[in-house]
Amino acid sequence: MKACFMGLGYIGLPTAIIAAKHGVEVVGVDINPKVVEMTNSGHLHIIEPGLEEMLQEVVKSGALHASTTPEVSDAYFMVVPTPFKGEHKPDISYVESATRAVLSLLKEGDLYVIESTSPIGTTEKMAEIIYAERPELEGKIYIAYCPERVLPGNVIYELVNNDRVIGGINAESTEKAVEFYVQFVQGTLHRTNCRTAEMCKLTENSSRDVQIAFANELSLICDKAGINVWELINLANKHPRVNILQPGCGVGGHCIAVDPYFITADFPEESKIIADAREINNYKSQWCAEKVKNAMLEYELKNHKRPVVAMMGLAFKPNIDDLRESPAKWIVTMVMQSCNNADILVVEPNVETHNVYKLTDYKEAYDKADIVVMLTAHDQFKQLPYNEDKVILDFCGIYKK
Ligand code: SAJ
Repeated sequence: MKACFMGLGYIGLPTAIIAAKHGVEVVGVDINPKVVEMTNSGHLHIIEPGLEEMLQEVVKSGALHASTTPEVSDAYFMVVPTPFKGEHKPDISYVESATRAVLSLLKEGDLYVIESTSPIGTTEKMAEIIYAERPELEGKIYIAYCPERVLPGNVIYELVNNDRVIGGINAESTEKAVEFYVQFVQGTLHRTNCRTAEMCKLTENSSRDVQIAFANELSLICDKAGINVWELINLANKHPRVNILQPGCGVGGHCIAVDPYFITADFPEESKIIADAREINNYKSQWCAEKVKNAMLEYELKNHKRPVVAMMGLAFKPNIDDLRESPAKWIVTMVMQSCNNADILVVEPNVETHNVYKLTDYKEAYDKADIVVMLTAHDQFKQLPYNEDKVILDFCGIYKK
């Protein structure tokens, strides 16, 4: 069987590689010629441990090749971004253009699957577009939705081992999609309809966002009440039915901080907790930036000199080098803008150089700083001793009890 993956990003590329490794002939399609060129020469354009070796293997064996145009296949996978536009409305235009790009290639018996995170009804909408252009295919092709669930950094393991939810526009489509995924997924494949599968993806990430918002709300309360939030959560979690997540400097990445809006945009009246969670998690970043600015003013008033400030971490979560949609990066920018870029040392040990920030070694920055701001809980930072002579703003629990 031949499969065509539309989109060679953080999910499309690893999935295409894994499918190729399990005996599927794969063409990976991307509009970016550089991505296509790199893929064909066996080089990963994303960072994912262990994946480059696998890419080289499938390119060498001929199981996978990349192209800027789709090719006639038996199955087509839409794995393109679904960002949001103004007022947090989902933008499914990439899914639509990827779908339109394969329209003329579809033939009887083919499978068409959307993996991109999508608002409820997207799969049915794409089915309508396909049938409007190719009415002879109505009821003769299989259309399904199957969201990805992998955690960047652990993709090879999770792509194979995680359970997946598969929902077709009808039972036959679900079965046909299951037949494809069973080739490389060892986790259980759960069958449902496409609307439930779409909502399931949004629910998973909204659930995490709401739980993080609860932890962030606690951190604001505890700050006012003079309670160590890390100790509090640790103690509360000793209850057998309580499992609170960790507060931080906000929620970043391209999934958890985005997907809940796909629910709130369509169901504004009903999605109260989901909307509040988004507000709380966004507010937490503002609150952190204000805390830093206040600490700097206080230091200056008390010591009659400007402090040296170390901003520790730019990545959106611990132990990765991914800075996209990072609350830590946003806070650093806010603080720098309000302080004329003076005396601020920016630290990100997982990145060599940055085109905007001059990066400082984490130990050097910690030693030089009067104020240390812990933004991302990288393992390296946990090795730094707590120095009582410094003002330490620990937003991510480096020194938690
Ligand atoms: N965070 C906290 N406190 C916590 C946990 C996370 O503040 O206790 C923050 C992180 O620092 C980060 C953000 O939340 O800024 C998101 O990180 P994450 O590790 O929760 O999630 P992602 O965005 O890396 O991946 C998520 C995963 N979804 C769930 O765990 C429900 C992953 O399985 C999905 O595949 C991925 O979104 C996606 O692509 O949708």
